Amino acid sequence: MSIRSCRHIVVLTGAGVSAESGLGTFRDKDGLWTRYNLEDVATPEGFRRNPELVCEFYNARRENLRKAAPNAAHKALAAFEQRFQGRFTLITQNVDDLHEKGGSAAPVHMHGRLDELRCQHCATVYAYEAPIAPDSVCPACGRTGGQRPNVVWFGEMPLYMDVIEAALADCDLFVAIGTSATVYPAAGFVDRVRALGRARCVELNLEPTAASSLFDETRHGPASEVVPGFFASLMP
Ligand code: BV8
Repeated sequence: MSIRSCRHIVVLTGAGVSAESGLGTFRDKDGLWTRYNLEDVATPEGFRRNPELVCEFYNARRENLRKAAPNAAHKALAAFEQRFQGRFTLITQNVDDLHEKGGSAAPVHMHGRLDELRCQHCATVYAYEAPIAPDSVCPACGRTGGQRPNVVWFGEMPLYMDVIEAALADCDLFVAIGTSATVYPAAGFVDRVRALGRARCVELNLEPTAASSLFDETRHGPASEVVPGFFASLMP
């Protein structure tokens, strides 16, 4: 496929794009969900039951993120986006800021961001550096308690779905990178694109996934290798 035939490229990334930056994935052999019970730390019910545990879970990941740097995959995506003349929509399931640190202009964080909190009283979203605690105080309304990570938990509606739906309907190239295609609605995006019948679908992942057969092309290997290689192959 040549770049000349692309008007709008949509990229969806998952935890695999950040794996080589030292951030754990979720479902690989020592992934996060093998060490924590998803229901306890990534659901509203879990937060209500035990806010201390949820704060501990996210503080550990926020600390980990501070030491992480973008890898060649993040940088290759940003470099391509800067050179590409058409529309480029980067949707990420990741809550880290490595796409931004790698130079991407405006990633669509459909599952929120680790470096922000949201007040459950007034819904204000704000950047927050210190460790999260159940008695943190909202800078907007001054109320305490209910300051939660600005992260979409299971059972909650992902963010920016209108922007995402429009991009999926408009794109002529859809590239899924480093995702196990396990979590919905993101796992269903390739179906949405195929149903519209116009875009070429490409999967770049360490290994085959349950969704691999839905893609026109799959390239397997570490993101730091397959991502730069694929986007270089698009350039004339
Ligand atoms: C919702 C934030 C409804 C938290 C996360 C059907 C339709 C809709 C919903 C559902 C459905 N079926 C089930 C559901 C419910 C649920 C769901 O999907 N459950 C799953 C477990 C079956 N979905 C939801 O609850 C979603 N909400 O549907 O709301 C609604 C409707 C109306 C009104 C209100 C509500 C919300 C889901 C969001 C949950 N939050 N994250 C946090 O991060 O702490 S999900 C979590 O999983 C992360 O965001 C993560 O990104 C995401 C997906 O995982 P992956 O990124 O794919 O990571 P994974 O480890 O699985 O895979 C890594 C891949 O990388 C692997 O393939 C591996 O091979 C590869 N890899 C590893 N190393 C490398 C590599 N690749 C390249 N290079 C490497 N070096």
